[in-house]
Amino acid sequence: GPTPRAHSYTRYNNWNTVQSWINSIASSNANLISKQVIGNTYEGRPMTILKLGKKSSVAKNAIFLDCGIHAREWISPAFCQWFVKEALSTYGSDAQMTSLLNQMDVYVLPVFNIDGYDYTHKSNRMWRKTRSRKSGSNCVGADPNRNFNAGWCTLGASSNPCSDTFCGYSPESEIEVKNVADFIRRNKAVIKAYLTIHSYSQLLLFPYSYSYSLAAHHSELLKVAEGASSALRSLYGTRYTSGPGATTIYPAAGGSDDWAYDLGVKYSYTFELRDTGRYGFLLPESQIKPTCEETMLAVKYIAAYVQKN
Ligand code: ING
Ligand code: ZN
Repeated sequence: GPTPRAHSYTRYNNWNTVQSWINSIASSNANLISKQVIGNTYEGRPMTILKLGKKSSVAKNAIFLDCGIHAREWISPAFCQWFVKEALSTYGSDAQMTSLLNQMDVYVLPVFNIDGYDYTHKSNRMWRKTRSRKSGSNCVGADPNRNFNAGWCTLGASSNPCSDTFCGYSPESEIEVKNVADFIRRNKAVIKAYLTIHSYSQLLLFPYSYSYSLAAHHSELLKVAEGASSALRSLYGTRYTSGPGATTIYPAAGGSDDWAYDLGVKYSYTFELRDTGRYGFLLPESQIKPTCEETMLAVKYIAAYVQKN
């Protein structure tokens, strides 16, 4: 095929560029990265997970990190790429990253909703959903963050296929959601944290969003979120609000963090990155670097906590 555009950590790379970046970064860092295809998207693109961590003879616990559940939230895939770069370039010099990758693995899914992401680059910048089709409706796609099996379609989701928050025809009807849920179920013995990156609003959310009930581990989840938010704020003063999804952003069922939490992954968080609405989804490329740098501090804070608990 055609040569992809050059990859840059401070630009919004399109899918072809991200895909060749995935292949080249994995092959040039075989000591710390292995690749795993967890299935294909609706349109047939391979969903590749990068497993970061020092190879070990003993079983390692892990953190799962995904980006790009929603197509238009371009800062999110930019963060996963940044995270991989930082992990590789600071392993061996940064004590925390070195210890993290020696003891644990980090599974990174750089773009969850690849078909949607590609569509935002080619046709409609504000697309949110997947690109699946079903006979009986002319409307395309479901909201992957309403399609997980967690109070599915009971609250803050729509059963109308034309809605931007369409929950899908059944839980995990979206193949991308099924692929990720299958992977997490298969690895649930080792996955201790689930982190998912969205934008925008500057929030650090945790369960529940499908219910107003407090999670069994509410105080600990809040304490860790507040520590992570302070770490984030220490760099550029960016203010985050922490709390359960239902009362901090809005009630919404079928989200990935609630599903992972109910599966048994205690440290389950949704990040809503910059900004608070001035640019919204159209965050300028000049903000990729500061946003990713400050978010690294929050992710590393949570990772360090998970590692010692
Ligand atoms: N926000 C999330 C959304 O899917 C969310 C908020 C988090 C809902 C967790 C449910 C569970 O609407 C964005 N910006 O997508
Ligand atoms: Zn989102």
